[in-house]
Amino acid sequence: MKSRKDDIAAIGSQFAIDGTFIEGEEVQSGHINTTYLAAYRNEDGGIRRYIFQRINENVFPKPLVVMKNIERVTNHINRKVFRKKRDFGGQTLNLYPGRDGKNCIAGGSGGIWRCYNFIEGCKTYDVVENTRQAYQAAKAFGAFQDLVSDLPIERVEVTIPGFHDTPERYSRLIKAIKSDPCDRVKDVQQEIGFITSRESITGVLLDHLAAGRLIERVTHNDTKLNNVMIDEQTDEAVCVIDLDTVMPGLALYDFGDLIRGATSPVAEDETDASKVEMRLPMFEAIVEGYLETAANFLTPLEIDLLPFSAKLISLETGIRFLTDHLEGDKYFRIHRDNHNLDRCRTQLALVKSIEDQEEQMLDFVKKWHRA
Ligand code: ADP
Ligand code: GN1
Ligand code: MG
Repeated sequence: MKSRKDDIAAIGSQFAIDGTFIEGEEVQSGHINTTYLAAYRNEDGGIRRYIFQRINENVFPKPLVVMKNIERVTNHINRKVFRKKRDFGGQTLNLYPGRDGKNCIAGGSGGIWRCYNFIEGCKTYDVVENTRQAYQAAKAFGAFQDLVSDLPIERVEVTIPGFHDTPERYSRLIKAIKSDPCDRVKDVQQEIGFITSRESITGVLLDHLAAGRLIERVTHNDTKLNNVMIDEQTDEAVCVIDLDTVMPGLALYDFGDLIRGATSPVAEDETDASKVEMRLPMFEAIVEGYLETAANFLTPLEIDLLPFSAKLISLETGIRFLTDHLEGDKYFRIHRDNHNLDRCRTQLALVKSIEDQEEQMLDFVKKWHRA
């Protein structure tokens, strides 16, 4: 019988990488793609590691368009980093082509796979451990937005239409509540009540966009903490990863997602939502890190809306988890019963915690920006 290791070696043999395959394992973090880490021994005895990823076609129905975007974005960033010698500690994300020269390969058992260099000496965190990590992650995502700010927006295609269209996410939840395909609505009345009483905020950012008060930029769109590689020794953010959702979007959703993912003391899937809290010191560290790299391109309105954006995307993510729970867990990978419901509950607890502290958050942003 073929083992997982054989499968990983077979995938690796289709990429233009040198050396002899020694080992491979699955990386568990991330809700979307299948990710393998593979190690190769080179002729000189040195070890090189790579990441092989199968793009989730349920989430990204056009994987080749995702790859085109990633190729453009990584080329753009790597060219600039090289020119300016301005890097995040020396490592950037590079695609390794297939042996046929294409930027991805077709896996034996189906699916589209890509290969990246493994970012060495780093790890990702699901829960932030200290304000330095929060600051560093925010600085890296701000720098990422800055690096792609001169990439013409039409060079990056929309891979998931309406990805951060919160009103549309809300409508889909309402549809799932009405159809209730898994008979789960009866158990989530409290969550539904919490969300529906906040419907009026779902359209705030898109209304500003429609009125021309906000503009779309090339954004990352998935700036959660475990999408940035952090140096194990120094806690420095070395490299932003997970570029699948890089597309036109609002910078505010990226900032808000940082707060969502890097301020709570417990994981996104904590079963006791009373432990969730938006911790102000983490918020402040994220504002400082983000504005250090992003303040030069953000407008005053964007800066004013930073705290609001954290509340909005936490609500949006709660809506998405609840919708998936009601629809039968078809989108986010789950590892236990009610996993998406637990995730939804932490998001809603975060919304509440942000609401309780929104004024202090805004005061801090204004003070920091004036300074
Ligand atoms: P998903 O969309 O499933 O979240 P990611 O691209 O975020 O996929 O990858 C999942 C995990 O794999 C990341 O959280 C990280 O731990 C690891 N990973 C991905 N790319 C790299 C890389 N180039 N170097 C090191 N680890 C990586
Ligand atoms: C997914 O791919 P991953 O695990 O980094 C999702 C994000 C959600 C996040 C919630 C393409 O991120 O939008 O905010 O889960 N990515 C996609 O943890 O839907
Ligand atoms: Mg990820």
